[in-house]
Parts: sequence; C-alpha cells; structure tokens
Amino acid sequence: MWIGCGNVDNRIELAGLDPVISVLREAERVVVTSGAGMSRECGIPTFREAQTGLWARYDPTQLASPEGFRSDPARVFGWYMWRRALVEAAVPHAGYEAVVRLGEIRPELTVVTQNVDGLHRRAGSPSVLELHGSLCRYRCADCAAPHPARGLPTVPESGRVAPPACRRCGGLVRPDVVWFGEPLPADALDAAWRAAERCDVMLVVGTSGLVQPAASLPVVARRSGAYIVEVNPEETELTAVAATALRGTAGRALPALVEALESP
Ligand code: BV8
Ligand code: ZN
Repeated sequence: MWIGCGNVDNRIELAGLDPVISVLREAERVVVTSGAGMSRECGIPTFREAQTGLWARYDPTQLASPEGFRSDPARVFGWYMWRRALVEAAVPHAGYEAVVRLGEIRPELTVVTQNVDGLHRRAGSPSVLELHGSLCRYRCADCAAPHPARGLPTVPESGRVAPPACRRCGGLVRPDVVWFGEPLPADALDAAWRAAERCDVMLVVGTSGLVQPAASLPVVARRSGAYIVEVNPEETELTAVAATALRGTAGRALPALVEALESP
C-alpha cells in the first residue's frame, strides 16, 4: 500500500497515513533508519542521483575505499573536503526536527543512519548509531591517531586536496568513515541489529537499500514482526519489505507523520 504525496502545498494526504499512525500509537520501540535522501533537502546530493550525485562522475569504489585513497589520496581527500563544506553549510530540515520530536514522544526511539554528515546529532537527536562513521571526524590511516577537523580546508568543488600528515607517525590523515570493504563499527552495528530485532515499527527514510549490511536492517526488523514504513519519493529495493510506503520527501512526510501522531 502506498500513499501519494499531496501535490498541493506540500501536504501528505493525511487520510492515507492512518495505518502508520495507528501502529505508531501502539508502538513502544521505534527505529528510524536513514540514508542520503534524509539530507537531500539540506542541499547535500545523494549518491545515485544521475548528474549531481556524489558518485555521478566517479566510481564509488574509487572514492569511498581504502584502495581509492591509497591510489590517489588528494582526489579522495578533496572529495571529502568538498562534502564537508556542503555539510557545514547544511541546516537540518523539519524532517530532522520531526525525528527529534518522535524521540520525545516515543522515548525508546533508536536512530540508525548510513549518513556521515552528523545532521541527526546536530538537529538534536540524543543518540544516533552512525553505521558508516562521520566526516566530521578525522584520523590517521596508519596509526589511527585522531586528527582535529578544525583547520582542515573546505573546498567549493570536488578538487584535489593533499591530506595532512599525522602528527604522531607522519601517516596520511583520512576521514573517520567506513569505506567499501571496511568493517562497520561493531558496537554501532550490534546495537542496530538489536534495535531492528526488537522494534515494533521501523521508518526507513531516504535510502535505496543497496549498501550492505545496512540494507538488511529492515529485512531483519520485518522478520522479527515489525511494521516497516518506507519514506521515499521513489520505489526502492526495500519497498517489498515495507507494509506502507509514504511516497513523499523526508522534509515533508516526517513532519506530517509526527503532526498526525500528536493530533487527538
Ligand atoms: C562490509 C561512508 C565487511 C563513506 C558508505 C553483503 C554483506 C556485507 C557486505 C556486502 C554485501 N554485499 C556487498 C557488500 C560489500 C559492500 C556493499 O554493500 N557494496 C554495494 C555497492 C553492493 N559493503 C561494504 O563494503 C561494507 N563493508 O561489509 O565489510 C567486512 C567485514 C569484516 C572485515 C572486513 C570487511 C561497507 C559499506 C559502507 C560504505 N560506505 N558511506 C561515505 O559516505 O563517503 S556507503 C554510502 O553509500 C552511504 O553511507 C550509503 O550507505 C550508501 C548510499 O546509499 P543511500 O544512502 O541509500 O543513498 P542513495 O543515493 O543510494 O539513495 C538515496 C535514496 O533517497 C533514493 O532511494 C532516493 O529516492 C531517496 N531520496 C531522494 N531524495 C529524497 C529521498 N528520500 C527522502 N526524501 C528526499 N528528499
Ligand atoms: Zn599516525
């Protein structure tokens, strides 16, 4: 079942939200899992958008992988300094605020994100499981010593920026994100599996559901009996797992959802 997004003045057809509202009203444990679409309305491109996507001109494994970084550190580091500029300029939209509000009315809310932009935290979500790390943190590629983000350059376009040298061992500094072929942080991933297995409702927001193991969380939740809601303007690999799909953007559908949940 899916609900079209009201084409007039941004309203979601609230009548279509009913099944989602009634399960949320009964739910104790809710998980919000988010992907790049959650930040699209903050001006941060998603990965797969054709022309403007983060990967439009490059193969992701060339940019978001240890091999890519080793073969051309300046190109990869420059890509992150450009993305860092986008993130620093971004302001969390009303959808992020709706997730914070949902956490206030459903205290057992777990936020799990594939995004590395830190926007859930910046919006005020108290605890966020960052499965793929954060481009707000930097460390040495060799000895893992933390490196301060302040003072790193931000660039207007994705150009070449030579990464600084580690102050402890002279190794190259890299973003503290999870690249392809790298393991996810065990504590965050374990907590995410547990939350998926125990939740009553999972909102799957702004993800194409293609990157593993994050894309398996809704499958695990569904198998454990959770009601899955996809929030995405388009169908994805995960639509089949969803009980309801809200065909709207994160910045519009999430506030509409929380407003309906709080209405008497
Ligand atoms: C690992 C950080 C093992 C860096 C990223 C099976 C099991 C395990 C692994 C694999 C597996 N199969 C394949 C693999 C390998 C690989 C993988 O998944 N490959 C893919 C390409 C098939 N996985 C890995 O390598 C992972 N590591 O498994 O390690 C291991 C274990 C032990 C020891 C060694 C190794 C690591 C994966 C993490 C990679 N890092 N990010 C960075 O960001 O630079 S991935 C990156 O891409 C994102 O974090 C995100 O996860 C992914 C992009 O996906 P989305 O977020 O969904 O974005 P996308 O653009 O695709 O879609 C956007 C959606 O939003 C669309 O649906 C669109 O319609 C929608 N949308 C648009 N606008 C809006 C909107 N929605 C709402 N509102 C809007 N306004
Ligand atoms: Zn070092």
